[in-house]
Amino acid sequence: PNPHLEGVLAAVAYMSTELADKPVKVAVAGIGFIGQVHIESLRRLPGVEVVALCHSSQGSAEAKAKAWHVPRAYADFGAMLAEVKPDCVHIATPNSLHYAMVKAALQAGVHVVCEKPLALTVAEAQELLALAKEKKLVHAVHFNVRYYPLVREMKRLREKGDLGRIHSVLGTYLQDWLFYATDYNWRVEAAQTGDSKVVADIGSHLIDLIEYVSGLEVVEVMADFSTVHPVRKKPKKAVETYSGKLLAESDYDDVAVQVEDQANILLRFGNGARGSVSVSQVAAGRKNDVNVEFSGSKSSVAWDSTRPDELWVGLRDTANRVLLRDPSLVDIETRGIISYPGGHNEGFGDTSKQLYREIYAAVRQGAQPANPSYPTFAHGLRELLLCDKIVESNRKQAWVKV
Ligand code: SOE
Repeated sequence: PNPHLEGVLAAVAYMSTELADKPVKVAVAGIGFIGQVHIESLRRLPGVEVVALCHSSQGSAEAKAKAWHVPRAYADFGAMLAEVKPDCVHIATPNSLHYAMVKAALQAGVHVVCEKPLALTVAEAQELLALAKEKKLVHAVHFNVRYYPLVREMKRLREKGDLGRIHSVLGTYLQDWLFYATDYNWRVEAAQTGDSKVVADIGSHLIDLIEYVSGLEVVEVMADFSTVHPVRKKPKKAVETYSGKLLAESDYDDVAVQVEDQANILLRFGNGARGSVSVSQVAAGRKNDVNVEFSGSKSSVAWDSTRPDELWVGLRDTANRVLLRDPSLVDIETRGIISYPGGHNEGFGDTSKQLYREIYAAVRQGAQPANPSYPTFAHGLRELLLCDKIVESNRKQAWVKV
């Protein structure tokens, strides 16, 4: 049995057979950088309509709704749920708002797709997972990096035994949009972001990816954080993710920063394998770069998100090779998340579309399947637990068991 393959095939069937059905109504909360990615990707699914959005004030919500041609705009999330009665809601607001919004949506009987991190604490995430299960609603977390086809292919190569026994994992996730002290965003404020910034924001993608591809569980962590800008310049007006770096040197307040700009983490896995990951939002020139390498007893694989259609396969006794993303060259499961023939590039914007295809196959069925192929609140909870242990390890400067 291959639960992923079942999910993928269900998504493909949904794309080809459900077009005539009543459209699925979706609402999106939080229309910053990533909320806009959600809207664009949803609009690439046949039979799915974005019928309402929610943003921080009525004025900003209406401006976003006008710009995005979304019929209804709200500042009050509860009112949106009650009046619009969406089938599914996507939550892309700052981290500190996720818990209350997810809870309200589940209590209203609405399926939920939430951004990572699912909540601010492990206890909150446990409660949300339990509630989603009790209500039998579809629950998913936007770990979209899993949906690059060659990431799926690495997982399939591992599952088919082509890598052998994995003994080492390396990973980096580097960005530079918070490089200067004048680069500002709600993510640098602990009250909005939680106890961790870079680990929760992008480390969560990387570690989710590592466990997903390797099939291994992290059992122990040793972390070392640093805050490169302990004082940042906060613009007097609000700025969205990524847009702060376009501001002029003008009206700023100095604010003290508690959360980390970069982190180095050693990992130990259940099978004895070792790993090392580095994450940073102050790495000049690295806009949004994920790199992973898995070394096994038969071969190695390495993938770089800036060249997403190429997978490096390392071999000891024959020439290394580069696998190109083409439906004819990959495993049948990987084929399910490729839309275009090789040479017709697919990238960041396609990952959410492929993820939503699998999620909306479940939304159409009206309940979470027994073995969802997509990342669920259980994975959101797992990343919060790991993040907690990583924060604890940095604080103690010691190995911490998960
Ligand atoms: C900001 O670092 C951010 O938008 C992340 O929150 C997303 O998860 C990532 O996809 C791009 O960068």
